[in-house]
Amino acid sequence: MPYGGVLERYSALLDLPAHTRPVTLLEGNTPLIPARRLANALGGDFELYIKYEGLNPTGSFKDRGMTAALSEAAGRRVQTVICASTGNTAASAAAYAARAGMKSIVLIPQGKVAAGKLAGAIAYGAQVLQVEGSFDDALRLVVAICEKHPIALVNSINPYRIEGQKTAAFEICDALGRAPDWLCLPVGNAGNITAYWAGFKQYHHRHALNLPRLLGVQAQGAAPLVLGHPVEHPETVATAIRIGRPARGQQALQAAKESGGRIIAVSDDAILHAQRQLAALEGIWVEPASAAGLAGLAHEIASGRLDPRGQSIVIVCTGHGLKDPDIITNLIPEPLRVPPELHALEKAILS
Ligand code: AN7
Repeated sequence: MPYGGVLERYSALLDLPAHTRPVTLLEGNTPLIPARRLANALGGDFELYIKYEGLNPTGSFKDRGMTAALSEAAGRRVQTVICASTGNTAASAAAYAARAGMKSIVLIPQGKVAAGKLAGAIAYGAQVLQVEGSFDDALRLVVAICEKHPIALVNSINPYRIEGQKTAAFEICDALGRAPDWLCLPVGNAGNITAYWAGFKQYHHRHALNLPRLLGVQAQGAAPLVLGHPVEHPETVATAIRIGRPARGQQALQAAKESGGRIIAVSDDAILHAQRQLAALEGIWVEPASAAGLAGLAHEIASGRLDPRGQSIVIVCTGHGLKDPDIITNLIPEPLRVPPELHALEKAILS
């Protein structure tokens, strides 16, 4: 049978209303890639996997939740959807809205959205507005407008987003035959960690599987869940998680605590180092926010707070490196120029 996307594959496990009408780009079914060289770099003696969510149709994990949110909206004949976004939600909402024949409006924080995300949202035909403020300002605005006008909100405060995103936890358990011992992932607006925990708990009850411990990772300049209070002016190179007032923050803290894990913060340097390690050691290029899970794991192992020996650990890489090419190209010098002659090539690569 052809693969039908996450709603079809896991229909029995998702709490969606009867009116739901599938809008899918055959998202999900992403690879769980063993990462031996990376595990060795972290000290070895454990099983490490990358759940590569950048391989979803619009290049991020958001597609899992978006197929659910748009399918529900399509079923009640919604004509316009809206979201606030640091970029990936915007691209995903725009793509699924296009597929459903709906109009999409996306609000992004001014000037801080990675090129590949903005380009995506425009390509898929969204009306893109830059809010002169942060993601948190944009989210406040979209919530307010949906209370006044018949526009459907597709941020992760929409419960169907969480239903769809649970499927990543199901896929990991189906691939491993159990849950991992640790799941490491970035935390921004905190929808994803909330969804993973709901998914793992569901499999725990249904199939008597173990539960993982969750390591949620924020960037130091945007770490409200670590500081214990909102951050008015979040700043980080990982623009996807440049969020100071996470909508599902309390649920994220609760999930981490229930799981026996925690939410920590790492520096931008650690995030960029992790991004380079993933690409150089495993051939997996992710956007900076997506490397936060690895940066967090490395931090916990190095500080002795997490002993990986004998454990099975999954790092969720939430978005593709192509989303944010500037991060790389801005940091490297322009490639060396060579004349189109063999001796020049030999000189460049052999000397
Ligand atoms: C690559 O697109 O919030 O904790 O508006 O793009 O569920 O918010 C993106 C978030 C991690 C954090 N990795 O997930 C948006 C947005 C990537 C992301 C997160 C985001 P949540």
